[in-house]
Amino acid sequence: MPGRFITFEGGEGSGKSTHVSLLADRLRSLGIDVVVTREPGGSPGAEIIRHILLSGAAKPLGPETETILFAAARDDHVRNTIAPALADGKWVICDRFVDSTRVYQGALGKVDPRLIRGLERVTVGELMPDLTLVMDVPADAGLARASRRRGGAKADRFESETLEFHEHLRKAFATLAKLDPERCVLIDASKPKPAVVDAIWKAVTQRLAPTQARAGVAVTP
Ligand code: T5A
Repeated sequence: MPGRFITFEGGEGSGKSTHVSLLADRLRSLGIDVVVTREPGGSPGAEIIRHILLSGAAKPLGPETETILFAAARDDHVRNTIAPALADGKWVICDRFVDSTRVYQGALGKVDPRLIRGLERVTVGELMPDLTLVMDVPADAGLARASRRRGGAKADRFESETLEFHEHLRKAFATLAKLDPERCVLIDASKPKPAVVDAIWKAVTQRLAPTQARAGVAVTP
């Protein structure tokens, strides 16, 4: 039986990495085999492209080229990490995926949606997530969290955009979640961690029934 594919999306410092890891631990405690991964990155080739993108080296080439680089990284990641894990019956939890391209490069970068959808068709095809948790937090609170976690290190390519950019980003993610309620659940990530953990678990249990997913037990989609 193929595994399940969960993605986390949202603005900077919205708690994606924190909750990816907490959810993975909880699923593993049920005996589920979980692969945790991220974008850009998640495979050796894609991690090289991640460095180019997040250093800002590709920014002067324009948003279309950045979009193509994100897609090249995704292609490698899907082929080498996500698809094989799902085919093995594992659950894959990915920190960012196609929705980040739709929002950062599409809604904010104004890249033609036809290019974005065309690249999605080639890189992802039918392999869309079963569930996407969209972490919603006010932009200033998310940036403050990200900056605290970063300590003295330099902000990356997208973190160093204006507050206005990050506010637009938040709205674009919320709109995207609203337009695809079958796949997406908007999580109020401004709440304390235990409340966010509960909201995520509720969404996962309602949509994917993980308690029935141990080896040999069929799960009804
Ligand atoms: N990108 C990516 C694109 O433009 N297009 C694409 O197609 C893709 C895939 C990736 C960048 O690339 C861009 C988007 C991004 O700018 P990244 O380094 O992977 O960059 O970073 P982000 O994904 O943005 O993630 P961050 O590391 O900034 O934030 P997270 O993972 O959302 O937040 P997290 O979990 O590290 O939490 C931050 C801090 O907040 C605390 C945590 O303990 C941590 O210290 N925290 C909370 N504090 C209080 N209450 C809560 N509920 C909390 N939850 C977490």
